Amino acid sequence: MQTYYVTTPIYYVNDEPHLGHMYTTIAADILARYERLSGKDVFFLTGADEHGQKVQQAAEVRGIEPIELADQVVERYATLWPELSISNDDFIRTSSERHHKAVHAMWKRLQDAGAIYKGFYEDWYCVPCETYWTETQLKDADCWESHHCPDCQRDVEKIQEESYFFRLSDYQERLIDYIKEHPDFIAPESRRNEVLSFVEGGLRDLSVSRTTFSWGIPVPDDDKHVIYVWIDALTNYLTAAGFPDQEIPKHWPADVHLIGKDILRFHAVYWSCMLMAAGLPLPKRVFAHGWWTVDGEKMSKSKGNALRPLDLLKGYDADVLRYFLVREVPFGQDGDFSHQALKMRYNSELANDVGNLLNRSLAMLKKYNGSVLGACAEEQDMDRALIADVEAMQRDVNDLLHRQAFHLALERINQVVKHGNRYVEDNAPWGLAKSGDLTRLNTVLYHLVETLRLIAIQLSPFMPEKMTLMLQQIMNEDIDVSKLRLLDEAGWGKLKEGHQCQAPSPIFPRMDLD
Ligand code: ME8
Repeated sequence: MQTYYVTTPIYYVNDEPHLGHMYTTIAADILARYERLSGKDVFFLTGADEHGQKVQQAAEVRGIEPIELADQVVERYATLWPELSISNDDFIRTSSERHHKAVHAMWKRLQDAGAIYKGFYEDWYCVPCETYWTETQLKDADCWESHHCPDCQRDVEKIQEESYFFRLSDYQERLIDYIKEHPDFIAPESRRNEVLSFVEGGLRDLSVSRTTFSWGIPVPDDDKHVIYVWIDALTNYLTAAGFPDQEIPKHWPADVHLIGKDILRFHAVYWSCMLMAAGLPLPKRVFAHGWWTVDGEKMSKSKGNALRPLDLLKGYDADVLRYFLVREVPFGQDGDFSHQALKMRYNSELANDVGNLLNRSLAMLKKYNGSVLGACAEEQDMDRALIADVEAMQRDVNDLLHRQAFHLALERINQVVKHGNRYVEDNAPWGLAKSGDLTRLNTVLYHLVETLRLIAIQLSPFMPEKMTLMLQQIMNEDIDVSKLRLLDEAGWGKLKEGHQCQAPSPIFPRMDLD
Protein backbone atom coordinates (compact mmCIF):
# COMPACT_ATOMS: atom_id res chain seq x y z
CA MET A 1 0.00 0.00 0.00
CA GLN A 2 1.30 3.45 -0.87
CA THR A 3 2.43 5.37 2.22
CA TYR A 4 1.86 9.02 3.02
CA TYR A 5 3.58 10.91 5.82
CA VAL A 6 2.53 14.44 6.79
CA THR A 7 3.86 16.46 9.71
CA THR A 8 3.23 19.71 11.54
CA PRO A 9 5.98 21.54 13.38
CA ILE A 10 6.33 20.40 16.96
CA TYR A 11 5.16 23.35 19.00
CA TYR A 12 7.14 24.99 21.78
CA VAL A 13 5.70 24.40 25.21
CA ASN A 14 6.47 27.89 26.49
CA ASP A 15 3.22 29.18 24.99
CA GLU A 16 -0.38 28.02 25.00
CA PRO A 17 -1.87 26.77 21.73
CA HIS A 18 -3.09 29.63 19.54
CA LEU A 19 -4.62 30.24 16.13
CA GLY A 20 -1.28 29.71 14.35
CA HIS A 21 -0.75 26.25 15.82
CA MET A 22 -4.33 25.35 15.07
CA TYR A 23 -3.96 26.47 11.47
CA THR A 24 -1.01 24.28 10.54
CA THR A 25 -2.47 21.32 12.37
CA ILE A 26 -5.85 21.61 10.65
CA ALA A 27 -4.17 21.85 7.26
CA ALA A 28 -2.13 18.73 8.00
CA ASP A 29 -5.24 16.94 9.22
CA ILE A 30 -7.08 17.70 6.00
CA LEU A 31 -4.24 16.19 3.98
CA ALA A 32 -4.06 13.15 6.26
CA ARG A 33 -7.79 12.57 6.00
CA TYR A 34 -7.79 13.06 2.26
CA GLU A 35 -4.95 10.59 1.72
CA ARG A 36 -6.63 8.01 3.97
CA LEU A 37 -9.76 8.51 1.91
CA SER A 38 -7.60 7.90 -1.17
CA GLY A 39 -6.56 4.58 0.32
CA LYS A 40 -3.03 5.35 1.43
CA ASP A 41 -1.27 4.10 4.53
CA VAL A 42 -1.10 7.47 6.28
CA PHE A 43 1.08 8.57 9.14
CA PHE A 44 0.17 12.00 10.50
CA LEU A 45 2.47 13.43 13.14
CA THR A 46 2.30 16.41 15.44
CA GLY A 47 3.88 17.00 18.80
CA ALA A 48 5.70 19.21 21.26
CA ASP A 49 9.14 20.79 21.25
CA GLU A 50 10.08 20.77 24.89
CA HIS A 51 13.79 21.54 25.13
CA GLY A 52 15.88 24.67 24.86
CA GLN A 53 16.67 27.82 26.71
CA LYS A 54 13.35 29.45 25.91
CA VAL A 55 11.39 26.69 27.63
CA GLN A 56 13.83 26.55 30.54
CA GLN A 57 13.40 30.30 31.08
CA ALA A 58 9.62 30.13 30.82
CA ALA A 59 9.62 27.41 33.49
CA GLU A 60 11.91 29.45 35.73
CA VAL A 61 9.55 32.41 35.53
CA ARG A 62 6.75 30.16 36.74
CA GLY A 63 8.95 28.61 39.42
CA ILE A 64 8.51 25.10 38.08
CA GLU A 65 10.71 22.53 36.37
CA PRO A 66 10.79 22.56 32.55
CA ILE A 67 9.28 19.10 32.42
CA GLU A 68 6.34 20.24 34.56
CA LEU A 69 5.70 23.11 32.18
CA ALA A 70 5.99 20.71 29.25
CA ASP A 71 3.54 18.28 30.86
CA GLN A 72 1.01 21.06 31.38
CA VAL A 73 1.17 22.41 27.86
CA VAL A 74 1.23 18.96 26.25
CA GLU A 75 -1.96 18.23 28.17
CA ARG A 76 -3.56 21.33 26.62
CA TYR A 77 -2.69 20.10 23.15
CA ALA A 78 -3.89 16.62 23.97
CA THR A 79 -7.32 17.94 24.93
CA LEU A 80 -7.49 20.51 22.16
CA TRP A 81 -6.75 18.35 19.13
CA PRO A 82 -9.74 16.02 19.47
CA GLU A 83 -12.00 19.07 19.85
CA LEU A 84 -10.83 20.15 16.41
CA SER A 85 -11.19 16.62 14.99
CA ILE A 86 -7.44 16.32 14.54
CA SER A 87 -6.71 12.72 13.59
CA ASN A 88 -2.98 12.52 14.29
CA ASP A 89 -1.53 9.02 14.41
CA ASP A 90 1.14 9.97 16.91
CA PHE A 91 2.13 12.81 19.21
CA ILE A 92 5.87 13.15 19.65
CA ARG A 93 7.41 14.67 22.76
CA THR A 94 11.07 15.58 22.55
CA SER A 95 11.53 14.74 26.22
CA SER A 96 10.66 11.11 25.52
CA GLU A 97 13.11 8.26 25.71
CA ARG A 98 12.51 7.21 22.10
CA HIS A 99 13.42 10.70 20.94
CA HIS A 100 16.52 10.86 23.08
CA LYS A 101 17.67 7.66 21.44
CA ALA A 102 16.94 8.93 17.94
CA VAL A 103 18.78 12.21 18.51
CA HIS A 104 21.81 10.35 19.77
CA ALA A 105 21.71 8.06 16.77
CA MET A 106 21.45 11.07 14.46
CA TRP A 107 24.34 12.82 16.23
CA LYS A 108 26.49 9.71 15.88
CA ARG A 109 25.71 9.42 12.20
CA LEU A 110 26.70 13.05 11.69
CA GLN A 111 29.87 12.45 13.70
CA ASP A 112 30.71 9.27 11.78
CA ALA A 113 30.29 11.19 8.54
CA GLY A 114 32.86 13.71 9.80
CA ALA A 115 30.23 16.44 9.77
CA ILE A 116 30.71 17.50 13.40
CA TYR A 117 33.75 19.12 15.01
CA LYS A 118 34.50 20.93 18.25
CA GLY A 119 35.39 24.62 18.14
CA PHE A 120 34.87 27.90 19.85
CA TYR A 121 31.81 29.96 19.40
CA GLU A 122 31.37 33.70 19.64
CA ASP A 123 28.16 35.16 18.37
CA TRP A 124 24.82 36.68 19.14
CA TYR A 125 21.80 34.67 20.14
CA CYS A 126 18.10 35.40 20.19
CA VAL A 127 16.48 33.26 22.88
CA PRO A 128 12.82 33.70 21.79
CA CYS A 129 13.73 32.58 18.24
CA GLU A 130 16.48 30.16 19.37
CA THR A 131 18.54 31.63 16.51
CA TYR A 132 22.17 32.70 16.16
CA TRP A 133 23.16 35.95 14.47
CA THR A 134 26.55 37.14 13.33
CA GLU A 135 27.70 40.69 13.72
CA THR A 136 27.42 41.13 9.95
CA GLN A 137 23.86 39.86 9.89
CA LEU A 138 22.86 42.24 12.66
CA LYS A 139 24.56 45.11 10.87
CA ASP A 140 22.90 44.23 7.57
CA ALA A 141 19.53 44.24 9.27
CA ASP A 142 20.24 47.54 11.00
CA CYS A 143 20.06 45.86 14.38
CA TRP A 144 23.67 46.19 15.42
CA GLU A 145 23.42 49.45 17.38
CA SER A 146 20.35 48.32 19.25
CA HIS A 147 21.35 44.65 19.54
CA HIS A 148 17.94 43.51 18.47
CA CYS A 149 16.93 40.34 16.71
CA PRO A 150 16.19 41.06 13.02
CA ASP A 151 13.24 38.63 13.16
CA CYS A 152 11.42 39.39 16.39
CA GLN A 153 13.03 42.72 17.40
CA ARG A 154 13.78 41.47 20.89
CA ASP A 155 17.22 41.72 22.54
CA VAL A 156 19.97 39.41 21.37
CA GLU A 157 22.67 38.32 23.79
CA LYS A 158 26.35 37.70 23.29
CA ILE A 159 27.46 34.10 23.55
CA GLN A 160 31.05 32.95 23.92
CA GLU A 161 31.62 29.30 24.51
CA GLU A 162 33.13 26.05 23.44
CA SER A 163 30.80 24.44 20.99
CA TYR A 164 30.34 21.61 18.57
CA PHE A 165 29.78 22.65 14.98
CA PHE A 166 27.98 21.02 12.10
CA ARG A 167 29.75 21.45 8.75
CA LEU A 168 26.79 23.10 7.09
CA SER A 169 29.08 24.91 4.64
CA ASP A 170 30.17 21.55 3.16
CA TYR A 171 26.63 20.94 1.89
CA GLN A 172 26.00 24.26 0.21
CA GLU A 173 26.59 23.11 -3.37
CA ARG A 174 24.75 19.82 -2.92
CA LEU A 175 21.76 21.63 -1.47
CA ILE A 176 21.69 24.15 -4.31
CA ASP A 177 21.75 21.31 -6.83
CA TYR A 178 19.08 19.43 -4.92
CA ILE A 179 16.71 22.39 -4.81
CA LYS A 180 17.23 23.03 -8.51
CA GLU A 181 16.70 19.39 -9.44
CA HIS A 182 13.56 19.08 -7.29
CA PRO A 183 11.31 21.98 -8.22
CA ASP A 184 8.55 20.74 -5.89
CA PHE A 185 10.78 20.39 -2.86
CA ILE A 186 10.12 23.83 -1.38
CA ALA A 187 6.76 25.53 -1.78
CA PRO A 188 5.39 28.01 -2.49
CA GLU A 189 7.63 29.08 -5.36
CA SER A 190 8.45 32.48 -3.85
CA ARG A 191 9.75 30.79 -0.70
CA ARG A 192 11.78 28.38 -2.77
CA ASN A 193 13.50 31.30 -4.45
CA GLU A 194 14.18 32.91 -1.07
CA VAL A 195 15.80 29.75 0.24
CA LEU A 196 17.83 29.35 -2.91
CA SER A 197 19.26 32.86 -2.71
CA PHE A 198 19.93 32.40 1.01
CA VAL A 199 21.93 29.24 0.30
CA GLU A 200 23.67 30.79 -2.68
CA GLY A 201 24.66 33.66 -0.37
CA GLY A 202 26.84 31.20 1.53
CA LEU A 203 26.33 28.80 4.43
CA ARG A 204 28.32 29.06 7.64
CA ASP A 205 28.99 26.08 9.86
CA LEU A 206 26.34 25.84 12.52
CA SER A 207 26.92 25.77 16.25
CA VAL A 208 25.06 22.70 17.43
CA SER A 209 25.70 22.54 21.15
CA ARG A 210 25.33 24.78 24.21
CA THR A 211 27.01 24.76 27.59
CA THR A 212 25.11 27.63 29.21
CA PHE A 213 22.01 25.73 30.19
CA SER A 214 21.04 22.15 30.75
CA TRP A 215 17.46 21.59 29.54
CA GLY A 216 18.03 19.42 26.51
CA ILE A 217 19.62 16.24 25.26
CA PRO A 218 23.30 15.95 26.23
CA VAL A 219 25.94 15.44 23.55
CA PRO A 220 26.91 11.75 23.59
CA ASP A 221 30.03 11.25 25.73
CA ASP A 222 30.32 14.96 26.51
CA ASP A 223 27.42 15.87 28.74
CA LYS A 224 28.76 19.34 29.53
CA HIS A 225 27.14 20.15 26.17
CA VAL A 226 23.46 20.12 25.35
CA ILE A 227 22.47 19.49 21.72
CA TYR A 228 21.15 22.60 19.96
CA VAL A 229 17.39 22.59 20.19
CA TRP A 230 16.84 22.69 16.42
CA ILE A 231 19.01 19.60 15.80
CA ASP A 232 16.99 17.94 18.54
CA ALA A 233 13.62 19.18 17.29
CA LEU A 234 14.04 18.43 13.58
CA THR A 235 14.98 14.86 14.34
CA ASN A 236 11.47 14.32 15.74
CA TYR A 237 10.19 13.57 12.24
CA LEU A 238 12.45 10.53 12.10
CA THR A 239 11.92 9.46 15.72
CA ALA A 240 8.20 9.09 15.37
CA ALA A 241 8.55 7.22 12.09
CA GLY A 242 10.67 4.58 13.85
CA PHE A 243 14.29 5.71 13.57
CA PRO A 244 16.83 4.44 14.60
CA ASP A 245 15.34 0.96 15.07
CA GLN A 246 14.47 1.18 11.40
CA GLU A 247 17.32 2.89 9.60
CA ILE A 248 14.96 4.16 6.95
CA PRO A 249 11.49 3.90 8.47
CA LYS A 250 8.58 2.68 6.38
CA HIS A 251 7.04 6.14 6.15
CA TRP A 252 10.31 7.94 5.48
CA PRO A 253 10.88 10.20 3.58
CA ALA A 254 7.98 12.39 4.67
CA ASP A 255 5.67 13.41 1.85
CA VAL A 256 5.24 16.89 3.25
CA HIS A 257 6.39 18.91 6.23
CA LEU A 258 3.85 21.69 6.76
CA ILE A 259 5.36 24.65 8.58
CA GLY A 260 4.95 28.38 8.98
CA LYS A 261 7.19 30.65 6.96
CA ASP A 262 9.03 31.57 10.18
CA ILE A 263 10.82 28.26 10.33
CA LEU A 264 11.48 27.55 6.68
CA ARG A 265 15.23 28.03 6.88
CA PHE A 266 15.53 25.41 9.60
CA HIS A 267 13.60 22.88 7.56
CA ALA A 268 14.79 23.63 4.06
CA VAL A 269 18.44 24.25 4.92
CA TYR A 270 19.51 22.77 8.26
CA TRP A 271 17.31 19.70 8.11
CA SER A 272 18.15 18.97 4.49
CA CYS A 273 21.89 19.22 5.14
CA MET A 274 21.62 17.10 8.28
CA LEU A 275 19.87 14.39 6.31
CA MET A 276 22.41 14.59 3.50
CA ALA A 277 25.23 14.24 6.01
CA ALA A 278 23.47 11.34 7.71
CA GLY A 279 22.94 9.62 4.36
CA LEU A 280 19.16 9.66 4.65
CA PRO A 281 16.62 10.72 2.03
CA LEU A 282 15.22 14.25 2.18
CA PRO A 283 11.51 14.95 2.68
CA LYS A 284 9.66 15.19 -0.61
CA ARG A 285 8.25 18.59 0.14
CA VAL A 286 8.41 21.41 2.64
CA PHE A 287 5.47 23.80 2.43
CA ALA A 288 5.79 27.12 4.26
CA HIS A 289 2.40 28.71 4.80
CA GLY A 290 1.77 32.35 5.60
CA TRP A 291 1.10 34.26 8.73
CA TRP A 292 -2.22 35.04 10.39
CA THR A 293 -2.79 38.43 11.90
CA VAL A 294 -5.85 39.34 13.96
CA ASP A 295 -7.78 42.42 12.94
CA GLY A 296 -4.66 43.54 11.11
CA GLU A 297 -2.27 43.06 14.03
CA LYS A 298 0.42 40.52 14.70
CA MET A 299 -0.64 38.12 17.45
CA SER A 300 1.57 38.39 20.48
CA LYS A 301 1.60 37.41 24.10
CA SER A 302 2.49 40.93 25.15
CA LYS A 303 -0.48 42.43 23.29
CA GLY A 304 -2.69 39.67 24.64
CA ASN A 305 -4.47 39.46 21.28
CA ALA A 306 -3.55 35.87 20.44
CA LEU A 307 -6.67 33.97 19.45
CA ARG A 308 -7.07 30.85 21.54
CA PRO A 309 -8.65 27.83 19.88
CA LEU A 310 -10.79 26.99 22.91
CA ASP A 311 -12.28 30.49 22.87
CA LEU A 312 -13.00 30.21 19.15
CA LEU A 313 -14.67 26.86 19.75
CA LYS A 314 -17.13 28.53 22.11
CA GLY A 315 -18.44 30.55 19.17
CA TYR A 316 -18.10 28.21 16.21
CA ASP A 317 -18.23 24.53 15.38
CA ALA A 318 -14.79 23.04 14.80
CA ASP A 319 -15.67 22.27 11.20
CA VAL A 320 -16.60 25.86 10.50
CA LEU A 321 -13.21 27.01 11.78
CA ARG A 322 -11.48 24.29 9.77
CA TYR A 323 -13.30 25.35 6.63
CA PHE A 324 -12.76 29.06 7.09
CA LEU A 325 -9.04 28.89 7.85
CA VAL A 326 -8.11 27.01 4.72
CA ARG A 327 -10.74 28.60 2.48
CA GLU A 328 -10.22 32.24 3.31
CA VAL A 329 -6.52 32.53 2.53
CA PRO A 330 -4.51 30.80 -0.18
CA PHE A 331 -2.14 28.46 1.63
CA GLY A 332 1.24 30.14 1.50
CA GLN A 333 -0.08 33.69 1.78
CA ASP A 334 -0.62 35.81 4.87
CA GLY A 335 -4.15 36.37 6.08
CA ASP A 336 -6.15 38.31 8.57
CA PHE A 337 -8.66 36.68 10.89
CA SER A 338 -11.91 38.48 11.46
CA HIS A 339 -15.21 37.20 12.78
CA GLN A 340 -17.07 39.19 10.16
CA ALA A 341 -15.17 37.50 7.33
CA LEU A 342 -15.81 34.08 8.85
CA LYS A 343 -19.54 34.66 9.17
CA MET A 344 -19.87 36.06 5.68
CA ARG A 345 -18.05 33.16 4.13
CA TYR A 346 -20.02 30.69 6.19
CA ASN A 347 -23.34 32.20 5.22
CA SER A 348 -22.59 32.44 1.54
CA GLU A 349 -20.79 29.17 0.90
CA LEU A 350 -22.00 26.81 3.59
CA ALA A 351 -25.46 28.02 4.59
CA ASN A 352 -26.63 29.39 1.22
CA ASP A 353 -24.91 26.98 -1.13
CA VAL A 354 -24.14 23.56 0.37
CA GLY A 355 -26.80 23.72 3.08
CA ASN A 356 -29.42 24.94 0.69
CA LEU A 357 -28.71 22.27 -1.92
CA LEU A 358 -28.92 19.56 0.72
CA ASN A 359 -32.10 20.87 2.33
CA ARG A 360 -34.04 21.59 -0.81
CA SER A 361 -33.06 18.30 -2.46
CA LEU A 362 -33.96 16.13 0.52
CA ALA A 363 -37.10 18.20 1.16
CA MET A 364 -38.30 17.64 -2.42
CA LEU A 365 -37.44 13.97 -2.24
CA LYS A 366 -39.50 13.69 0.91
CA LYS A 367 -42.39 15.67 -0.45
CA TYR A 368 -42.63 14.00 -3.84
CA ASN A 369 -41.50 10.48 -3.06
CA GLY A 370 -41.48 9.84 0.70
CA SER A 371 -37.65 10.26 0.78
CA VAL A 372 -37.22 7.24 -1.51
CA LEU A 373 -35.08 7.39 -4.67
CA GLY A 374 -37.02 6.40 -7.75
CA ALA A 375 -35.79 4.83 -10.95
CA CYS A 376 -33.55 6.85 -13.23
CA ALA A 377 -34.83 7.25 -16.76
CA GLU A 378 -32.68 8.04 -19.77
CA GLU A 379 -30.18 10.80 -19.08
CA GLN A 380 -30.42 14.17 -20.72
CA ASP A 381 -27.56 16.57 -21.54
CA MET A 382 -28.10 18.45 -18.30
CA ASP A 383 -27.67 15.24 -16.30
CA ARG A 384 -24.57 14.23 -18.18
CA ALA A 385 -23.06 17.68 -17.67
CA LEU A 386 -23.65 17.43 -13.94
CA ILE A 387 -22.04 14.00 -13.71
CA ALA A 388 -19.08 15.15 -15.80
CA ASP A 389 -18.62 18.14 -13.53
CA VAL A 390 -18.67 15.96 -10.40
CA GLU A 391 -16.11 13.59 -11.88
CA ALA A 392 -13.84 16.39 -13.08
CA MET A 393 -14.10 17.95 -9.63
CA GLN A 394 -12.90 14.74 -8.01
CA ARG A 395 -9.80 14.73 -10.21
CA ASP A 396 -9.18 18.44 -9.70
CA VAL A 397 -9.44 18.18 -5.91
CA ASN A 398 -6.90 15.40 -5.99
CA ASP A 399 -4.45 17.50 -8.01
CA LEU A 400 -5.06 20.61 -5.95
CA LEU A 401 -4.58 18.89 -2.60
CA HIS A 402 -1.36 17.34 -3.82
CA ARG A 403 -0.21 20.94 -4.24
CA GLN A 404 -1.70 21.99 -0.87
CA ALA A 405 -4.02 24.41 -2.68
CA PHE A 406 -6.80 23.98 -0.12
CA HIS A 407 -8.70 27.13 -1.05
CA LEU A 408 -8.83 26.12 -4.72
CA ALA A 409 -9.95 22.61 -3.86
CA LEU A 410 -12.84 24.06 -1.87
CA GLU A 411 -13.61 26.53 -4.62
CA ARG A 412 -13.77 23.65 -7.09
CA ILE A 413 -16.16 21.70 -4.87
CA ASN A 414 -18.24 24.84 -4.46
CA GLN A 415 -18.53 25.12 -8.23
CA VAL A 416 -20.25 21.75 -8.26
CA VAL A 417 -22.52 22.87 -5.44
CA LYS A 418 -23.49 25.89 -7.50
CA HIS A 419 -23.96 23.65 -10.52
CA GLY A 420 -26.31 21.52 -8.39
CA ASN A 421 -28.34 24.53 -7.36
CA ARG A 422 -28.56 25.66 -10.99
CA TYR A 423 -29.64 22.16 -11.97
CA VAL A 424 -32.53 22.46 -9.51
CA GLU A 425 -33.62 25.77 -11.05
CA ASP A 426 -33.20 24.51 -14.62
CA ASN A 427 -35.19 21.35 -14.01
CA ALA A 428 -37.76 22.87 -11.65
CA PRO A 429 -38.81 19.61 -9.97
CA TRP A 430 -41.91 21.35 -8.58
CA GLY A 431 -43.05 21.87 -12.19
CA LEU A 432 -42.39 18.23 -13.05
CA ALA A 433 -44.43 17.17 -10.03
CA LYS A 434 -47.24 19.45 -11.04
CA SER A 435 -47.32 18.23 -14.62
CA GLY A 436 -47.10 14.62 -13.45
CA ASP A 437 -43.79 13.86 -15.20
CA LEU A 438 -42.73 11.49 -12.44
CA THR A 439 -40.12 9.69 -14.55
CA ARG A 440 -38.18 12.89 -15.13
CA LEU A 441 -38.81 14.02 -11.55
CA ASN A 442 -37.24 10.85 -10.19
CA THR A 443 -34.28 11.18 -12.52
CA VAL A 444 -33.64 14.76 -11.44
CA LEU A 445 -33.95 13.96 -7.74
CA TYR A 446 -31.63 10.99 -8.15
CA HIS A 447 -28.97 13.15 -9.79
CA LEU A 448 -29.24 15.69 -7.01
CA VAL A 449 -28.89 13.22 -4.18
CA GLU A 450 -26.03 11.36 -5.85
CA THR A 451 -24.24 14.67 -6.46
CA LEU A 452 -24.72 15.59 -2.81
CA ARG A 453 -23.30 12.27 -1.69
CA LEU A 454 -20.17 12.76 -3.77
CA ILE A 455 -19.80 16.37 -2.64
CA ALA A 456 -20.02 15.27 1.00
CA ILE A 457 -17.29 12.68 0.49
CA GLN A 458 -14.98 15.29 -1.03
CA LEU A 459 -15.74 17.73 1.77
CA SER A 460 -15.29 15.16 4.52
CA PRO A 461 -11.54 15.74 5.03
CA PHE A 462 -12.31 19.42 5.56
CA MET A 463 -15.42 19.07 7.73
CA PRO A 464 -15.55 15.53 9.13
CA GLU A 465 -18.34 16.17 11.66
CA LYS A 466 -20.66 18.10 9.36
CA MET A 467 -20.13 15.67 6.51
CA THR A 468 -20.91 12.77 8.82
CA LEU A 469 -24.28 14.41 9.43
CA MET A 470 -24.78 15.12 5.76
CA LEU A 471 -23.94 11.58 4.70
CA GLN A 472 -26.16 10.15 7.40
CA GLN A 473 -29.13 12.05 5.98
CA ILE A 474 -28.31 10.80 2.50
CA MET A 475 -27.35 7.22 3.34
CA ASN A 476 -29.80 6.75 6.23
CA GLU A 477 -27.20 4.87 8.25
CA ASP A 478 -24.42 5.56 10.72
CA ILE A 479 -21.35 6.85 8.94
CA ASP A 480 -17.75 6.85 10.03
CA VAL A 481 -16.11 9.21 7.53
CA SER A 482 -12.64 8.05 8.49
CA LYS A 483 -13.48 4.61 7.11
CA LEU A 484 -14.65 5.80 3.70
CA ARG A 485 -12.44 4.96 0.70
CA LEU A 486 -12.73 6.70 -2.65
CA LEU A 487 -12.23 3.46 -4.51
CA ASP A 488 -15.37 1.99 -2.94
CA GLU A 489 -17.50 5.08 -2.60
CA ALA A 490 -16.63 7.73 -5.13
CA GLY A 491 -18.03 6.24 -8.31
CA TRP A 492 -21.21 7.77 -9.73
CA GLY A 493 -24.27 5.59 -9.32
CA LYS A 494 -23.68 3.86 -6.03
CA LEU A 495 -27.09 4.88 -4.72
CA LYS A 496 -29.75 2.50 -5.97
CA GLU A 497 -33.41 2.81 -6.86
CA GLY A 498 -35.51 2.30 -3.77
CA HIS A 499 -32.88 3.74 -1.45
CA GLN A 500 -34.48 5.52 1.48
CA CYS A 501 -32.97 8.86 2.52
CA GLN A 502 -33.78 10.79 5.68
CA ALA A 503 -35.79 13.95 5.95
CA PRO A 504 -33.52 17.01 5.78
CA SER A 505 -32.24 18.49 8.97
CA PRO A 506 -30.21 21.68 8.53
CA ILE A 507 -26.49 21.31 9.22
CA PHE A 508 -25.47 24.86 8.32
CA PRO A 509 -28.03 27.24 9.87
CA ARG A 510 -27.42 30.86 8.90
CA MET A 511 -25.30 32.93 11.27
CA ASP A 512 -26.34 36.27 12.56
CA LEU A 513 -23.85 38.82 11.23
CA ASP A 514 -23.98 40.85 14.44
O1 ME8 B 1 8.76 27.18 15.86
N1 ME8 B 1 0.16 32.32 11.71
O2 ME8 B 1 7.42 26.21 17.47
P1 ME8 B 1 6.28 27.33 17.67
C1 ME8 B 1 0.29 31.10 11.18
N2 ME8 B 1 9.23 24.47 18.01
N3 ME8 B 1 0.97 30.09 11.77
C2 ME8 B 1 1.55 30.34 12.94
C3 ME8 B 1 1.48 31.60 13.56
C4 ME8 B 1 0.74 32.62 12.89
N4 ME8 B 1 0.58 33.85 13.38
N5 ME8 B 1 2.17 31.53 14.70
C5 ME8 B 1 2.65 30.27 14.80
C6 ME8 B 1 8.51 26.31 16.67
N6 ME8 B 1 2.26 29.53 13.74
C7 ME8 B 1 9.43 25.12 16.78
C8 ME8 B 1 9.20 24.20 15.60
S1 ME8 B 1 9.68 21.98 14.21
C9 ME8 B 1 10.89 20.84 14.14
C10 ME8 B 1 10.09 23.00 15.56
C11 ME8 B 1 2.53 28.10 13.53
O3 ME8 B 1 5.49 26.88 18.84
C12 ME8 B 1 3.37 27.82 12.31
O4 ME8 B 1 3.19 26.47 11.92
O5 ME8 B 1 6.88 28.68 17.69
C13 ME8 B 1 4.76 27.97 12.87
O6 ME8 B 1 5.72 27.37 12.05
C14 ME8 B 1 4.61 27.28 14.19
O7 ME8 B 1 3.28 27.64 14.63
C15 ME8 B 1 5.66 27.70 15.21
O8 ME8 B 1 5.36 27.13 16.42
